[in-house]
Amino acid sequence: MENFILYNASQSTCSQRVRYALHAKKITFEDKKLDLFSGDQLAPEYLKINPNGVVPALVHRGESITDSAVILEYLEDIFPEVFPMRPKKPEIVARVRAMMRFVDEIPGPAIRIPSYNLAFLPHFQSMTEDEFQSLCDSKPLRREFLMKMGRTGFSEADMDESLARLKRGIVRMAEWLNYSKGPWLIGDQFTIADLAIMPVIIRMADINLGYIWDKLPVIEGWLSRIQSSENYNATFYHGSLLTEKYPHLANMKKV
Ligand SMILES: N[C@@H](CCC(=O)N[C@@H](CS)C(=O)NCC(=O)O)C(=O)O
Repeated sequence: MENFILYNASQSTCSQRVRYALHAKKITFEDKKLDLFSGDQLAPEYLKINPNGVVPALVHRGESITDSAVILEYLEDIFPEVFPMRPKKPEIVARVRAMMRFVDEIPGPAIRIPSYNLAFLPHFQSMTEDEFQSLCDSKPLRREFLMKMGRTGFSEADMDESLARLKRGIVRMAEWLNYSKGPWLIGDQFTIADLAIMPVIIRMADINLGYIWDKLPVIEGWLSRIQSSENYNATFYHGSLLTEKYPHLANMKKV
């Protein structure tokens, strides 16, 4: 088996997509965990692997492949026969890719706002203003995002906007499932589009936003299929959910 190195983080939604795909394709990989709150992703040696200073990054044949959606496509390019997750017909591939772009445009970015406000914010609150500013300045991709959050968190208006975007994402996903008749987004085949949305739905369920699909049983059905699928437990091992790392969120869930 060839050598694959995956730089990732347990709770990183983008990393979860790629972990699932690697397990599905039975690819053994060296699992390099980065501690995103200690700044491992901003270390000079990692920036050579991913100049965006984010996870995941997959190193294979001496090349560094970055961006989770790109990595999913790459794995289909190199291992199309094992657990194929990209259809063959160009018009269906186009549909899958359009779904993935939509996810990365609307619900994907939106889930970060409640995730940061509910779970990650305390990591930044003990910093001085100067320390926080220099952390923001060191982030190639997320400088403005972090500055907007500040050390008091995203505003109520930002949270409302993000929930509205998540709702739009859920409604669109329900339309896809109703159109295809399931069980997966385009029908019988599980694809990289299902993988693209998977961590958003898992995160929403984890932080108690599942009420958003209360009236959309197709989403709940899709979620339970993913959760009972073969590669779920290897991907979401203990510590991958926010409630497993941040007990206060688990307590909130019980209320
Ligand atoms: N578009 C990129 C986004 C990657 C990304 O935002 N990764 C997050 C974790 S899900 C990260 O590494 N954050 C670290 C930071 O903001 O410093 C992808 O899909 O790979």
